[in-house]
Amino acid sequence: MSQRAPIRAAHLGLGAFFRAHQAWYTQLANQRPGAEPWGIWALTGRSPAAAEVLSAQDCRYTLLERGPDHDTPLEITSVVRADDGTDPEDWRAAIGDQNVALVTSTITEKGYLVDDDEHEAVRAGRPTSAVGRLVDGLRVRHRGNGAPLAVVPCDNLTGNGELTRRTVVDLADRVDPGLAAWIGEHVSFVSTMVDRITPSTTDSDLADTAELVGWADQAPVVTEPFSEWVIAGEFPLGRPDWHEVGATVVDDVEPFEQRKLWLLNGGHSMLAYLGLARGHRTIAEAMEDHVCLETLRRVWNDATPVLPFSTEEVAAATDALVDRFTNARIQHRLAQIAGDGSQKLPVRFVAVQKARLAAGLGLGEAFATVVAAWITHLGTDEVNDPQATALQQDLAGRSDPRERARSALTFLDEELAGHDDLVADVASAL
Ligand code: CS2
Repeated sequence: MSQRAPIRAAHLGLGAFFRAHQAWYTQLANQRPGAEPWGIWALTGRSPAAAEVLSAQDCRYTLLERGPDHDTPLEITSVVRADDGTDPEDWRAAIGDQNVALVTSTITEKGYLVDDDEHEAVRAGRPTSAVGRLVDGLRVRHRGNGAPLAVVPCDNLTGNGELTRRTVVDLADRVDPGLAAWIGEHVSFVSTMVDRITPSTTDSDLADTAELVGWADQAPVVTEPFSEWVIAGEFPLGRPDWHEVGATVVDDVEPFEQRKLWLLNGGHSMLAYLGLARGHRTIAEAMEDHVCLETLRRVWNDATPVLPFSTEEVAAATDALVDRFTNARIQHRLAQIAGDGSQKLPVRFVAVQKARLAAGLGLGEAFATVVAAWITHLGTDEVNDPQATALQQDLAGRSDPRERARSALTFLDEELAGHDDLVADVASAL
């Protein structure tokens, strides 16, 4: 085994997106002449499989950048250790290690939901959630070396640093107020906007990679050439030189998050629900359907006046998105994006409607279509959502489209459900 970078970062949620994004930025920063390399200790979420596959090949894997006409492979070696994230020994050792200066995470939107009795599980040393594991690991760090730490959430949520801080401190406070106080003083929660379209890897990706790189990589990741990372917050023990390799460091990440969530992710969710209802399979396929395309334009028009960017800047962003979404060599499955709508729609759409109402603009034109397409999706057997049972039970008792519309809207936001014209529009779209 050749010399690898020392472990200085940990990651919770070893998946394709982490390997295409944070591990890639760290790889590029490590490759700079004279750089002090950072090695990442990555832990999986629910299943150990990704760690086993990666460990079996010395934690090396190929990142395949898939452009509109060719693939460019890059070997990634910044991940130096991969383990089963459900094993307390591993997360305690990783988060408790004083050489670990930062913990990034990709736990998805639903990862921030914490059960009411999670504090008891953490006290008993058996957390069931990613946030619980983080709190448990911080407890070890607090009792051990007490070194400061930066926690860097990389999920598509508004104010992800602040949200993580609140969720972690609230839970820690119920476990041990002394721990919560220590976290408040020594742990920095960094907010980030992360962007890179990365579908789950398929068997044909494995075959393509093997042919390109000449070895049977079992853990390649296929991603688009585009990538963006906007970061705001403190790193008390330093970080890789991500800003030298394309990441942007700002004071306030919110405008960038809004731009990304409302244009890219909002566009994605709409294309997923409407596209599936219209018989499509991937984003690129849905982009060939003029009904989907027109609705996408309406989603973007609805967001434009409430985004803190000029109309020209928004137009440049949406032009770039059209190119990214129509890259047909990226097979981004609508069914994958349609998952967890209960967690995604509030930040991708409700926030836009609220901003419009606050600005005296009235509700956007596309919102009713999106909600109706989501309700339709909830009636299929392809649903994958932490709130699926509650939502489906509520809808099952109602056959009147208006009642169905009001029920789904109430779930999303009580105030919006009070708009009778919106309820009528959703019902008629249904
Ligand atoms: C997608 C995102 O699955 C989804 O909900 O909208 O994963 C999207 O591909 C990424 O945020 C792109 O950066």
